[in-house]
Amino acid sequence: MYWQPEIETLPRTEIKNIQKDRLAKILEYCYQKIPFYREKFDEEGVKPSDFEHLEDITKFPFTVKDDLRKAYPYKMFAVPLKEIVRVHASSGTTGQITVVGYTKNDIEVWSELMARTLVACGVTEDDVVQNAYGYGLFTGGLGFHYGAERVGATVIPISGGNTKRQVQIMKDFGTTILTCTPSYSLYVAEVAEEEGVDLKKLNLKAGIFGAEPWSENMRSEIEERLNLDARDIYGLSEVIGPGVSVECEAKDGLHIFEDHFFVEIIDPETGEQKPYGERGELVITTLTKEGIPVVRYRTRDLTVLNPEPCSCGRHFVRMAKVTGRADDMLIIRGVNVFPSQIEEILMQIEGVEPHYQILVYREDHLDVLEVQVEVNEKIFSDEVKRLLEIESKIKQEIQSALGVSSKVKLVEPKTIARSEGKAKRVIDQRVI
Ligand code: DLL
Repeated sequence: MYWQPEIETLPRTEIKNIQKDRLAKILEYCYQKIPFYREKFDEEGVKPSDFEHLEDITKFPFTVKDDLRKAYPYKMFAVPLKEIVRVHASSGTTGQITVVGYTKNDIEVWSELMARTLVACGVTEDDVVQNAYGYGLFTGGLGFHYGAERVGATVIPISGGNTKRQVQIMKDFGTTILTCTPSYSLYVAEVAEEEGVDLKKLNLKAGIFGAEPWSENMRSEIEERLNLDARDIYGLSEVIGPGVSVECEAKDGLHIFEDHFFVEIIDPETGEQKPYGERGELVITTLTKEGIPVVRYRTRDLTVLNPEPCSCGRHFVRMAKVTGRADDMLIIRGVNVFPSQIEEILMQIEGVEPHYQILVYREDHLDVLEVQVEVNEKIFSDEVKRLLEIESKIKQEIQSALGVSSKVKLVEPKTIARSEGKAKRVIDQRVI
């Protein structure tokens, strides 16, 4: 299903023409309106008029999160504050927040993109959308809210948290679409089980989950427990919020809305652009943003692009599920490990629950990777022998897939902290 069929099914040559025109304009706009870009371009000796072909984008410098931090709060805005109708912010890990601003038109475009996203996931005006993304400075809540209203669905603006009430409302209001982080959806499922509510008997049809990485095995677990079609949605506040890309019914990569975002993949070490099909860091240039456009923004998210046509009829390039951020990569005794790789392994083991945490610390100057994961009640009260078997199976799988030894601790059900938004999977206690 499409929201804007004429745009969503454009052939690639036309998408590229649109991108070329819009890139030329946005480079000029940034140069004229934002001192940061003017100085940066001047420093690099590049002018907006040097852009003639899509390939010329590599002549322009990258923008990084730190640039936005330094511009706190409003220095990256391209328009006076009176034209900004909304701000959002993201906290990040360092504590210093970054602020983004939207003009009326930005909110209009964002709502359209979120409508596209929801419709790609099968949402119609007959649906009841329980929006359990956090409302507030985080872009998830309001981003989904405006999109769902635009489609004409019935929105329940419940925000995250108060999980018992989520379950009650899901049952009483006839929720058909659940929107929240994937980790929170499993917490909702768990509370439903505790409350004796059978999710299989409710009206849930689809869930639109994002804002954090989640593996294919996690998807199977969610689909099974919540009895719905689980789709991945990707986005980031610096670029717009949710609504950069989404999975269609083929669930084979997330279509990037390329009429609004120009994407590249680069080698995170060298900054060199990489061809389609090669894994690297996603870099995004906004094509239509007015409040805070970004040029070649380094997302730190790692993915691969696939430009092949999709069975859904869209020609927008597809990005593979984001398996992690360059910043999330753990280096354990010299071996690179992504938390998502551990998740993938854990979710394949019988009796293991989708709640885990990864601890990294030093013992006698050596890195230790400790995986704590819950097992179900049955296994937990089973013989010790069974628990030891599972532990050693997890260790072996981690060793053979990642080439690193680990400590595994099976913990009692419901002991790992549940999250209402983005889950915190890694606790790195190393003092470097
Ligand atoms: O998380 C926007 C969003 C809200 C996306 C709701 C989807 C649904 P930020 O808080 O700025 O914005 O965080 C952005 O979260 O750079 C990724 O590292 C991560 N992320 C977002 N979506 C996904 C996803 C929102 N589907 C950062 N898979 C991004 C993996 C994701 N990581």
